[in-house]
Amino acid sequence: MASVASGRSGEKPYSVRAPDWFYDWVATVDHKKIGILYLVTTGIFFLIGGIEAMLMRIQLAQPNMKFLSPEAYNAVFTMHGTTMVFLVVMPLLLGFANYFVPLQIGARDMAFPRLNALSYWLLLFGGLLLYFSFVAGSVPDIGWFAYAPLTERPYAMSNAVDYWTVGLLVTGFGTIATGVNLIVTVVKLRAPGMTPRRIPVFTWMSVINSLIIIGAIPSLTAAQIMLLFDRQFNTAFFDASRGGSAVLWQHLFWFFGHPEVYIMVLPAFGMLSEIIPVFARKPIFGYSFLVASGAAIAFLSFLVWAHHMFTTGLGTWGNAFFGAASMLIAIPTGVKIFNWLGTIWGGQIHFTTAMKFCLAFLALFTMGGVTGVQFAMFPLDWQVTDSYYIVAHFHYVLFGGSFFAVMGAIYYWFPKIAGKLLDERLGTWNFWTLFVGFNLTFFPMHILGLMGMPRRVYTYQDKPGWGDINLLETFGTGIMAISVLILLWNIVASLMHGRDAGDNPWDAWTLEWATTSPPPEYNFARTPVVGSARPLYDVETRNWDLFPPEETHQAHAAGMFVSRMPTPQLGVLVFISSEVVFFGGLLSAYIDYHAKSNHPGPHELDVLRTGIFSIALFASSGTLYIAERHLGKRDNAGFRRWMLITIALGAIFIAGQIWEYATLAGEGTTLSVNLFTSTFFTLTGFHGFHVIVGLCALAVVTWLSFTGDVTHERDVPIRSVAVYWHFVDAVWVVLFSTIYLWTALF
Ligand code: HEM
Ligand SMILES: [Cu+2]
Repeated sequence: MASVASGRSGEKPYSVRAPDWFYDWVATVDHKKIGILYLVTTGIFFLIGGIEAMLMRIQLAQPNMKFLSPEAYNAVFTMHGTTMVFLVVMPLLLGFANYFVPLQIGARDMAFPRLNALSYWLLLFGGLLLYFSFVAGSVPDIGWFAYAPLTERPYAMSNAVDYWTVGLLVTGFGTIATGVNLIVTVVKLRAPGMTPRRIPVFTWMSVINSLIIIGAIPSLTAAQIMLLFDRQFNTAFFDASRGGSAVLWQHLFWFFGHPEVYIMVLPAFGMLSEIIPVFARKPIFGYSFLVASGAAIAFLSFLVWAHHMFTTGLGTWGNAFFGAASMLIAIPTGVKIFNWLGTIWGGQIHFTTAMKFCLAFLALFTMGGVTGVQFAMFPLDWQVTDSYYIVAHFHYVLFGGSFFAVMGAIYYWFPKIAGKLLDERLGTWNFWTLFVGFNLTFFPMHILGLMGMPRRVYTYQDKPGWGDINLLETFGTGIMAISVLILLWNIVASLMHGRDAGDNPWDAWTLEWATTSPPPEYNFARTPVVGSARPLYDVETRNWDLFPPEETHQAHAAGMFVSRMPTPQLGVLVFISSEVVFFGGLLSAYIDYHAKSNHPGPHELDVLRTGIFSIALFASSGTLYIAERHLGKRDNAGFRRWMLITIALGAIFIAGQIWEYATLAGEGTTLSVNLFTSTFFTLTGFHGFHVIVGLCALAVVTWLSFTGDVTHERDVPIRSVAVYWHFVDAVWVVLFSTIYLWTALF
């Protein structure tokens, strides 16, 4: 309550207070509200990304146009691509997962509600920071994959690249946190009876997607930190003139970038697997194959990244490996297409708007997929890379695929979120204008690409046919814009006076339809118990009691595979697996430079002295284990004693690191001297930071044992911190072996 005194005595000071709904939304930790915040925020960013696309299409409508300057055009396609990938498609799908995964598994909320809220605000803050670049007059113009050395000084002197890097670092932290949250939620919070084979496919795809997120995004995080260090502290990670490697950026970016395309499509696969069975009135065909192929795609997606680098001189074997692995991905993807066709086959098809969008997905995504397989044949890729054939390909999979699935999900799940049905007549207009507009915009791009039109050109000469085809594309984009307006009109009109949806307007079978529309804050008054993958169908046909008395729940625990690990400890474990990729990214830079014969060596390092301090750190894992054993025996004093020893050992290690840094600085060996120092200080610095975070956590837990909040019965905090501490030790085993022993001995 903000109050401003009027100064006139006796008068009631007037106060400025935001309406309650404002606090409700800003301070919410409810997954449904957070889901809606994601959907609205990404919807606004979609409109912004769409306007950027319109600007590009107007500029390209005819040859030699002067609507946008070359600089402005570079900024517009960079912001368009970056926005659509990081601020629209990826978080939009996570928004749907936020809203529907807890409902689909019969849970009250996500495992970590406050962390969930933080994830959303990191997305918003990162996105606003990125767009603040317009206010600052330094708009990123380096393309959405920001290749070095274009991003390095002296080629990019303004802060444009820093806005791109920091903005996406912030959103990246939020995305990783959401990934951790979704995995732990589904592992720990499923309703009784929801065994792995009964988990809805959308939820499965959201879990597998989260595994990709924590495996891929940290690689981008590591690369962005190295880029930031190059720009702010003059290190030389990607500076070829000082022995760095611009190609290393590409490896780290695409190790993230290719899995990223699956982060943008796997939940869309999940949406289709929810919608198609309901409107074909048949259970999904080949449930296990669908889920397993999703897992196969996730695994393979980490083995193909260099198919984006066939022209960087990987060599025939490199190209052949990545080409073959890329073709392999077509198999599990094809399996899914057949699963959906198998579900439609012999079904009673209801051509609702949601179903129309899903059917269009099947055609458009397959077209995009087929051209993707073509690129795996690297000689062909050499011909079409960086042409409009590529631009057509990724819009067919990302827009024709992911976005058409999202449109289907909007028409399917809007009634549950808003309690109102969207108008089907407007829906049909929405569908056909988007389908026609989309194909008019992007199909001709294949032809222009084969005619040789490169991407990322702000204009082109008046070559035969180029002007007409581009004009047709721009006309198509106009129709897409009309379609988006029809959707907005439908949403607003339906919110205001749409038909009430009721709990289950589509007669669907999964748990989200067992709640009211919209669902109550608490989701389910009593915990549901499921007996198959179609719980609501069982209620109808098998007289299944969805909400039986609490005491019967235990009978449904068999085969649930719920981890016995406490939720926070499991959360830490999942989080540190993303840290493995982060340190792996930083380490790859060190190994890259170590492989170079002329690398300036570590002869400055005192291996013996650091070895001694390292023993202190390694021993601290042992003392921590002893401390836990004492707590297990309810010996709190012993616990505290060994905790203090552990903290002391960690502090000794840090003192050793500070001593080494001081010695090196004294010899003039600092971060930006050469490649070795850049990688050395960055790697050991981040590890040191992790040790300090661990020491703080150990100190807090020790303190909590004094206050009685950590005891034998209440040991979750120490078990969670212990997982992290042992991880930090394990990282030093790798770093000490690589930087000190390997480099010193070989
Ligand atoms: C709304 C309709 C859309 C239109 C009309 C559109 C149009 C375009 C055009 C013309 C380009 C090429 C710029 C160039 O190379 O010069 C482009 C690039 C791109 N678009 Fe879209 N796009 C749309 C939606 C999307 C969506 C939904 C995504 C999803 C992720 C997306 C992702 C990208 C990316 C990543 C690039 C590459 C940017 C770069 O080269 O750095 N676009 N888009
Ligand atoms: Cu790829």
